Amino acid sequence: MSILANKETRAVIIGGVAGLNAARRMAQFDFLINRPLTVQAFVYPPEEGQQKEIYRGGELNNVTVYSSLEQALEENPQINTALIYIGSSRAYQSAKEALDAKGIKLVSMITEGVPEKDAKRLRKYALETGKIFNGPSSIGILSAGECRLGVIGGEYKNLKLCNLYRSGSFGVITKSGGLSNEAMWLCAQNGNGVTTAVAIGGDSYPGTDFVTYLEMFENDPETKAVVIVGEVGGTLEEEAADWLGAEVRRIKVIAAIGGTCQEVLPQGMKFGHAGAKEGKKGLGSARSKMNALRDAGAVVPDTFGGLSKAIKQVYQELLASGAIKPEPELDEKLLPALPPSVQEVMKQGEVIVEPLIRTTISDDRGEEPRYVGYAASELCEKGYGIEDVIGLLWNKKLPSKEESEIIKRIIMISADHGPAVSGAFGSIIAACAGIDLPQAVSAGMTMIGPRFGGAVTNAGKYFKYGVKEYPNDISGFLSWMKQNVGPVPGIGHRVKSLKNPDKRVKYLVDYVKNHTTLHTPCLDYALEVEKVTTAKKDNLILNVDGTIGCILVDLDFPEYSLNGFFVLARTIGMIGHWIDQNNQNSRLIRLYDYLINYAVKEEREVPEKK
Ligand code: Q5B
Repeated sequence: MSILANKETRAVIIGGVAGLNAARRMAQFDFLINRPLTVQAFVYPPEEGQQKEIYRGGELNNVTVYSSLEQALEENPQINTALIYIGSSRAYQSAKEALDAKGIKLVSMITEGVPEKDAKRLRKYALETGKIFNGPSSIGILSAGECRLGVIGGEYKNLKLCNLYRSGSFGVITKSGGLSNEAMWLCAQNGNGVTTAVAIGGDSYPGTDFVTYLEMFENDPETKAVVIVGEVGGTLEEEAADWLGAEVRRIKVIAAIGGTCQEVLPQGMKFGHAGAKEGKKGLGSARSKMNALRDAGAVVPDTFGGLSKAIKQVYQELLASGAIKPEPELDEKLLPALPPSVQEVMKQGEVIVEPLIRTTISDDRGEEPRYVGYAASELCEKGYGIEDVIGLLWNKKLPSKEESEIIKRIIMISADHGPAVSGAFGSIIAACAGIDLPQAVSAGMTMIGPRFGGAVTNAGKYFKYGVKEYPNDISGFLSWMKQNVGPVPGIGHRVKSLKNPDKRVKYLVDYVKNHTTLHTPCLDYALEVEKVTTAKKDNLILNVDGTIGCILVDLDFPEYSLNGFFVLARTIGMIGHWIDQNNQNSRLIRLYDYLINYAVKEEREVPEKK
């Protein structure tokens, strides 16, 4: 048996990240004792509709986040407990709503910094509604072998060490969350463990006092003794002493009170908890509380260190009286072990996981990205440029100075070619339609293909093929291309021709051939092809795609990387066009009728449907 929480407890957590962490800890306890998941729903409007992943051992559960408690309860009528993990500004409202909810009997609040007036109002409201409001600032409630509400109990191994997998005979009531864990451990080491441990929180006005919980423990036949860990300040311990002394009680009370050190400190000094403050004239001092409890019949050690002995003494008495029968303890090894995460077992070298992907170019696991081993900042510091990053990430090589200069020129020269070309035009239309930058740029990008800009790869590929297979036979190469491929990629232009040469191509060819030492077999071959094609038709020149493709092959870039140069360069241009249109507040584009040849049927009557 237990008080407050048992196997029937089903909880909703009101709050975000901290609540999720608590739910995961609670699920560890659910796994330890093999009970169904305690947390059934979350309420957190910013994450409405999300499913939170909660592992109960190795079993994955998806728990829904609702925007309101009402909705959560409508879909999960089994919920009878609410845990408040929301910020202090919204804690009062959330707790009040939970207290108002019909099915909810217990509300426990971890939120700290709740205004005292709100805490008082919630306490009063809980009394009026006949419900329990625990907290604020409470780490939670744990009923051994039954249910864990909140993170009380600490790590999984601690749950086992404190024998929380089964019920004992000691109740625990503390203000401090940390001391609740310690008290549970002491009960396991010196007695037979706990029934329920409640942390009420260290605020000045806790929602529920010691006496209320003592009454509950008195009515729980499994609980034979209760350990109270109180502290200086307030009157909860004195009220507990009054309760104990008022009549013969079934349960034994053991109490440790923190704060006797205050006797040597200036009067009124405050400790960690908001409520841990001695009143005027020594009222609420640790010493007066200890005396009151001792006078009422509680076992009160002089210091917290004496608590072990006190618990042991009471346990022996209970055994001797026959109130408790000694039970053999389970071997800890028989209790289920939490399944370790893949990372944990990998660290220990106990499992081999086949990687899903493999990378050979970059690594972000250190302080900064490393491109093929080189730290990005070091490349910057040592005067490398964007061309070198391209060389590393696309070809796993640092280009020489001469090669970098060529790459730089390729990017610069093909960055844009005015608004009329397919790519820029696509981005402009999108910009004018109010499309955002990434989407507008990708609208332009989708134009890059075999006819426009995307012929770089195939130009490099086929001219390289020509060099190898038809070294001195251009017409043989062209016939092979006609038969097997179609138009030669890299040859031909819509507006450029022998009469209207493409200055970009001339510049690149001149630069590479006359200002560098690059060996250019592929480019030379393409220029020979151009001589033959332009003899047939003067626009069948070696175009910018073809020129870039050949130079990049001569630079030893992998074939399939070549279109990347046009894509990268044109991204600069397309972004420019998007910004330009936005700067001008351009209007939506609609084609004028006179730009369309409506080669359509005359208007006619729609026949009746047969
Ligand atoms: N014919 C580029 O064609 C274009 C032939 C050919 C053999 C060829 C065409 C082509 C290969 C792909 C290519 C990149 C579609 C171009 C670029 C970037 C840009 C763009 C800009 C920028 C142009 C008419 C006659 C036909 C065809 C024959 C054409 N090309 N024969 N090999 N390669 N090239 N693309 O003028 O006998 O009449 O049936 O596909 O390299 O995109 O500035 O605009 O920076 O943005 O529309 O420079 O050449 O001619 O297709 O009507 O053909 O020539 O077989 O012969 P056109 P088409 P026939 S650079």
